[in-house]
Amino acid sequence: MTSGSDVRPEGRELSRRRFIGRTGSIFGAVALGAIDLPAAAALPLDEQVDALVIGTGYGGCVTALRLAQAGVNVRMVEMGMAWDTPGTDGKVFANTTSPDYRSFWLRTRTRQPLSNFLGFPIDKDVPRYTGILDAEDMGGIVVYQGRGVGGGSLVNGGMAVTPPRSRFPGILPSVDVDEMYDVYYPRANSTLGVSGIDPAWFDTAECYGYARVGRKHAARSGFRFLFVPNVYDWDYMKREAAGAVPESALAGEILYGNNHGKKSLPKTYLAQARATGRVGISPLHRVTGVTPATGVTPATGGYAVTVEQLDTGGAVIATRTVRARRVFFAAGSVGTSKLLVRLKATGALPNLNGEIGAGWGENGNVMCGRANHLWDPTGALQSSIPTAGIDNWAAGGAFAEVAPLPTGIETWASFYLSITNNPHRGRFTWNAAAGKVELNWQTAWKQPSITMAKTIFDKINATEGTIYRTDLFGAYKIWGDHLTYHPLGGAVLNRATDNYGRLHGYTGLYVMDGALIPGNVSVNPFVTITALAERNIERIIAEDF
Ligand code: FAE
Repeated sequence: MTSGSDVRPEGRELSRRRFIGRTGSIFGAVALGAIDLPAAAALPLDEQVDALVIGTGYGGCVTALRLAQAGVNVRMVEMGMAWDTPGTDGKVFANTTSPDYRSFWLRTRTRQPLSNFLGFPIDKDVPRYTGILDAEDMGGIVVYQGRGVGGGSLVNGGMAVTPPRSRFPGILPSVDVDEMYDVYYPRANSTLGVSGIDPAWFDTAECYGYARVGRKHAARSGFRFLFVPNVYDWDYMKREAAGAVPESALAGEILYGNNHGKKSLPKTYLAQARATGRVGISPLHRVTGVTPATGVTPATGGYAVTVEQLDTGGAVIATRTVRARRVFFAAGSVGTSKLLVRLKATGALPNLNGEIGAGWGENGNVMCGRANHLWDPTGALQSSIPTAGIDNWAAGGAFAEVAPLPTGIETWASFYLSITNNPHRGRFTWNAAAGKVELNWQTAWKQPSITMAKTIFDKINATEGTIYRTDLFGAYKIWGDHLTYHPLGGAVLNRATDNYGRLHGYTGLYVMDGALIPGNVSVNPFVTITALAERNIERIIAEDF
């Protein structure tokens, strides 16, 4: 194991030289290309990596922080960009209303979740670039995911929801409920910086007019309306509203990143992890292979990991093999599942069990809009940060987030992302002829989600005398049923892994991300992903290191 103190006193140049010197023998002169890192984070790679973490989302960041705090040197490998450098307009992230080269992962045309407005298509051509939001077409469903250092935390709405305790046994039946609610959910919420909006401010803020309309309509139909915590800095948002600081939430930033205000992982878990001096991050590097290393001894460990370095056009500019004693799969539900299914099928990790690829779900996501009366404006100024929901889970199987439609103009529309109790589960499989992993999701499997969401919105429409919007997802299409923001499962806890994420069949391989959760958490998922990773890594550090 190398020590973080190797880099600290000497500054960038010397540490880079030493880094190259040490790694040259085994990994090649620029092994993993740990470029553009602050010197304190650029741990030299020695003859072997103690712990290699694939992906820098929630599962990956929890893993890196806790391992580093336990004295383990960690190398994180992330296929997306670092997102720490301003673009041509002086901002790191593009605005939701004007997607550009930064917005989509290797597409030449945007694929916006709301594809139409007033019936007209709004997608447009963009230069192909390693942008921040991946709209990954998995056959029957488009799966949206964040790409970059920070994973989904870069692009998500920041809604930080702990599921009601009573529902937890149905979500992860093998996990101790008391432990989660007494220890790991509180730990996750506190490290993520979760807090609630000031209700008095909510009642008067111009930017939450749309959510107050949502509250009024929910109440008049007898539904429970609740505030939902978030990781956005509410004081910053108040200052945005007062015109005292640059706008982010109030400028409509969300899907393609927030330039200010949102406490994404690089500001929380990852900042703490970097501060240990034991965590190095390699952006624009994609793991493509993991297999037991030849000549392994208990002292040297582990696995040969194949890593491709990408340029910003997506081309592979170098391929290297790194030896890692332990490998943590944290590439997100789709990323981890795709890797594991392929590695099992192609003989790299043949001992993985038959549960690999199974139990995938989309958290029952379905979107819709409602057309309000002229006397119910939702406001031209809408905070892009959602902070409230309508709970009809017990009676109708749906929890609807009152979502913004930050177009900058009055739309008289209420917009919702519902999480529903959709029972369908997909499976990832290897298509040898095509040489790729496929998901067997079927478009028709969204019908239960629509039926459940209608338990809320049919009633509200009946009470208010309003109708659904038909112009947001195509011409005359009510339901956004072609997508998910919340992929979950594919390497389910206590099935593909043991009860703490250790993959069956191999010592030293772990799953740490949303792939562990069997398809649905009944609310937005990242707090549960974070809390579960906290629980698992604590046990793994205690028993395996
Ligand atoms: P994730 O955060 O996806 O991180 C995986 C990382 O691995 C990514 O950075 C990938 O680029 C990287 N990666 C993948 N494959 C490889 C590879 N082969 N080599 C190297 N790196 C790789 O995983 N959830 C909420 O709770 N509240 C919200 O308000 C919310 N809003 C959302 C809005 C949008 C538009 C989207 C897309 C998602 C939203 N989510 C929300 C979902 C949430 O972001 C997601 O559940 C978590 O990010 C998943 O965390 P993981 O650690 O599983």
